[in-house]
Amino acid sequence: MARPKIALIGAGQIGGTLAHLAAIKELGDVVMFDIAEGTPQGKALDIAESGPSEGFDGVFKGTNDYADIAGADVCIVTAGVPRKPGMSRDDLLGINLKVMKSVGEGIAAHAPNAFVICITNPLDAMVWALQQFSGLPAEKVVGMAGVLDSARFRHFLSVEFGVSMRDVTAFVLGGHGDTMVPLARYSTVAGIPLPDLVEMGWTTQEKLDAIIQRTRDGGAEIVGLLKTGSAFYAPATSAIEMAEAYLKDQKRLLPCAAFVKGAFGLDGMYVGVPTIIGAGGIEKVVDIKLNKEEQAMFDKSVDAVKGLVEACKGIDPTLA
Ligand code: A3D
Repeated sequence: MARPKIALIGAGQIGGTLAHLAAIKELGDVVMFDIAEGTPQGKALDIAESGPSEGFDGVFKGTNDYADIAGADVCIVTAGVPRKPGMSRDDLLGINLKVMKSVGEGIAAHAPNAFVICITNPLDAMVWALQQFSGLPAEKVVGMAGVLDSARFRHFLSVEFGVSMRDVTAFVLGGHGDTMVPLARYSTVAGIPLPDLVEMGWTTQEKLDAIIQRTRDGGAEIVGLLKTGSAFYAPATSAIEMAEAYLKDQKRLLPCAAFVKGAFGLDGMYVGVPTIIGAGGIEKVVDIKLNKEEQAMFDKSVDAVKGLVEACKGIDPTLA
């Protein structure tokens, strides 16, 4: 069977890392598209040249022509600008919305059957706009945020408890911003929920609250350290996890920014929820029960996302 084709739209920090990971995991042939001339070509060639030592096969191509993404099975979108210290993700809205328009049109014209994973910020509004601009079915257009936010939560928890990251599961829902909702009740160490671990004396409520806040601020913490851009290793790994779930029909249950209609009482919007990803794309939105406090946090996050979507409509009237 022919290797799957993975198109990376944006060949910057995350795009380059995505290509390297896809190569090492032998997920398929990779086409890197960017408006910057030379960058995708140089990165693709550099990665191809790591093949003999690493021991992978595949075709790696850099391009400035959308025609080269033709027939892609997966498109991962990082095109746009990242934030700098002092900026919020929402400050990127105007500039990245224009980028989503050209990317959406490029994907619609050349790779209309792809599973599309958006990473560009502000995430929930950009994935919505990308779906609108591309016209692809909503179950084939999804945003990466929950996997990353949950991975950050899992990392901090594993350090706090001194246990393997593999044994820590965590759930972060809602919009990918300051209002995101890390759910302690649905996060566990090998099945033991976090509130039980507090009762067992493994940690204190205060420490847990501090970890939850650090998770919410996880992106800003890295931006503050790097000073010239935002996180790229963990975001790329998270998106590759989602791409692999689709390509291998793994039926993974992952928190993603998906189009939600009906579940969680929502009437049609993109926001972070638990989903099942398989060969059909987003095959299911898993409608979990939230208690009063969790629901209030989720509602606040939903309102923040709705505000960003309205701002997009204000900028581009074709997005009605
Ligand atoms: P960066 O290294 O600047 O790469 C972005 C690339 O996009 C550059 O190579 C640009 O040349 C290219 N580009 C700009 N405009 C276009 C266009 N119209 N068409 C094609 N390519 C274009 O940024 P990055 O890779 O660090 O981050 C990319 C995006 O991901 C930013 O918007 C970040 O804010 C976002 N991001 C999201 C998360 C989430 O968890 C959702 C995490 C980290 C970063």
